[in-house]
Amino acid sequence: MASCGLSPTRAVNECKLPANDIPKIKLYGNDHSPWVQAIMLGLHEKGMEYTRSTFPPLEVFKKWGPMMPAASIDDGPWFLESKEILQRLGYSKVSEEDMLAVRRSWSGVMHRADYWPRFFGEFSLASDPNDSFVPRFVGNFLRALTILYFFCLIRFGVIARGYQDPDNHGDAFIEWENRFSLMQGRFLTGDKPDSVDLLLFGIVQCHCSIPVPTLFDLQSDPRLPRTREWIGNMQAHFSNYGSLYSNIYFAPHGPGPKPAKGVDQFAFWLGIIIGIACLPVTIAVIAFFIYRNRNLRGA
Ligand SMILES: N[C@@H](CCC(=O)N[C@@H](CS)C(=O)NCC(=O)O)C(=O)O
Repeated sequence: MASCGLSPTRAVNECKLPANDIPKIKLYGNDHSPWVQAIMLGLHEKGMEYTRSTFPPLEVFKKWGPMMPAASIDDGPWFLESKEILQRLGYSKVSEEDMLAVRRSWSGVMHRADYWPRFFGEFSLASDPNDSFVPRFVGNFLRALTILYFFCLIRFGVIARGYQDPDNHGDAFIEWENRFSLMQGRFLTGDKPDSVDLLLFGIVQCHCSIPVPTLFDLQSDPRLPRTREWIGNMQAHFSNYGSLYSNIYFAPHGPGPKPAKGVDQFAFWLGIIIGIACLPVTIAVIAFFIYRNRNLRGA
């Protein structure tokens, strides 16, 4: 295997590896998830080919239910954790402090489920990306069940634990604003985005994929000009990446992600209806994984 210093994974565009050394990367996850977004952005940045499914492969489902993102490299075992996946793709190690600061900026995420028609409606538009009709139809049908899971997780798992809003969600970005004002280049680590840029920008995409109050604070808080400038830098840098929900809300504006075709939305809603029709089973499976995944949350 050719070595490019990015072991154990090889970054194809930077290392000019022979074609047969191109890693086979499989990703499970939905592009509304900040952590999945970070991986997708990271793969895009390095020009790495990958396949993505929006319903967990059996191995993932048995171990972690709908928990995302999960990745498999060269048909190796699936593994979790965005920061580990990014590191395997050749990005810098993320410190615990940075990870906690990124997680703090997820403030307000539970408002995604405030209006259930909007929650499910926005997810219906985020199609499974498979090019072939039948697997995509099945993927959209099955992923509806994971979205029911996330709805219950937010409504009953997180809010039930006594979540309280801060006065201003912009507060969570003040620490980033300070870092942006000290930055030497356009990104946190210079002229190219690295892990922390990708993870934080993933959070911004999540806030924009179903608008939550944090988004309005990010747009308007007078204390956050450098944050908006950094978002603009990231958008310009990723201008040909297809899953930028923030394009709608921040300059330089651009098109948002392409919405699912009608038939793909139909498959999704069919999955929701069947999931609700089988409510006792659906609730039992959801409750099982909400409980079983409790130690993975916030890792
Ligand atoms: N520490 C994980 C967090 C991943 C995470 O929280 N994923 C959410 C979706 S955005 C999830 O799958 N939650 C399912 C659960 O908590 O059971 C990472 O960085 O990858």
